[in-house]
Amino acid sequence: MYVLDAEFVKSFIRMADDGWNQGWHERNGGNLSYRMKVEEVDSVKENFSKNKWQPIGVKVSGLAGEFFLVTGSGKYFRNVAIKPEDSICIIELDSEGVNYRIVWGLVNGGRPTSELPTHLMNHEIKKKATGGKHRVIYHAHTTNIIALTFVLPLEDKVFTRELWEMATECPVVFPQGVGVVPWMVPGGKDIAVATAELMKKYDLAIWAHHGTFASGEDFDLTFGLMHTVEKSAEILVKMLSMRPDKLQTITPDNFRDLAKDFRVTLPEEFLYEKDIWGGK
Ligand code: 2HA
Ligand code: ZN
Repeated sequence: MYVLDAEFVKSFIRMADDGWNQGWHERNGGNLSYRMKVEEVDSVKENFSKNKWQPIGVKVSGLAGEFFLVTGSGKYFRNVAIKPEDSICIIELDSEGVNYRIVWGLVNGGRPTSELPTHLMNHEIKKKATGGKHRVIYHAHTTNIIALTFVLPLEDKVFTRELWEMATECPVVFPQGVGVVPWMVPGGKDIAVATAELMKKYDLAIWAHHGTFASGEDFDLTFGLMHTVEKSAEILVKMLSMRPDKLQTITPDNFRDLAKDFRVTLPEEFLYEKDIWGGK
């Protein structure tokens, strides 16, 4: 089957286009990767050619021999649906998980996303933590979350609690919470290690003054997760624009009631009594 006819490729392209339409991918901002299933590799491998091995920059032995569909470095999400062969590629990892090679795509040259170390380290953590269920890692320049990283303390417990409070569905959609990485230089090993550490605990990691990483089982769930947390941030930005405090909110006991009825576990570390905003 030709690569662009495969269902997982169509879903990948649609997700990239959805992200573009949300306004999260100015210029070449953001990146997306998908860990392919064995049968998906088999269905398109007749299109593969073997290019030179290149170093990943980190070691991901838990992903040795796997194939990934990824956006290209410097490529625009805007163009993924318009010229996919130029914008995305499939890469193969070697038997040690230290090198990759492009086997399809990026027909006009180029490399996989500049954030490949973070994507692959997140995939490795999530593959292990979910027994192979998680396959999608998504990085977007989520406007409202970025705005909040200038005014909220850069602490997991503050972001988690404030984002949970802004929409009742949030604690159900991301019950483990949200991690926050302080400002770091993007693209390298250090930020990859810091992000992967948070991904052991969360499905969402915020990069201060930069954007958000989300992990999920499939394209719908991962896009939906990013959409939900960014919408919650938008409500918080709107609320803070109206007045600096809340008249009322969802309380720790409300969250405990919600957790019972919706059968989710909400860690008590996020249900603390507040010393800001008059306790709200
Ligand atoms: O330009 O988003 O973090 C791609 C990025 C880098
Ligand atoms: Zn970015």
